[in-house]
Amino acid sequence: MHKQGGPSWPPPPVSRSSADLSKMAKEPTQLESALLALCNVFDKYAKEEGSKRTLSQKEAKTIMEKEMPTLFQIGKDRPEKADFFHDVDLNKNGEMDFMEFMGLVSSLTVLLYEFHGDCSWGS
Ligand SMILES: [Ca+2]
Repeated sequence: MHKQGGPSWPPPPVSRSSADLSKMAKEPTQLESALLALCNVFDKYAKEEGSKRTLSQKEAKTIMEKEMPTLFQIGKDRPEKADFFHDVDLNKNGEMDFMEFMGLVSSLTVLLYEFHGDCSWGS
């Protein structure tokens, strides 16, 4: 699926057994907190129905409406938005797993950054 030699997504995982958790700082940094927030928000909505490890189409719609209302509204107004779930569901199994969710979040974050040219919110 991935081209040989090029960057791959997702990056190779760090095995839990090789990670020395005793070296973790007591408090997460700003970026580490953002990563934890992504995990927690995903889990919160993923457990609403069906598999607790994936978002159904309904859960994905809810997470967009409740957690990304501005971006969801902008997306809704675009004629080419068509079916965002279909685009994000890379393996086409009808569920959005965490890697697929992170692909969406990553794309939206880059879009937001590129759109403003900085890290502001709003005009
Ligand atoms: Ca999927």
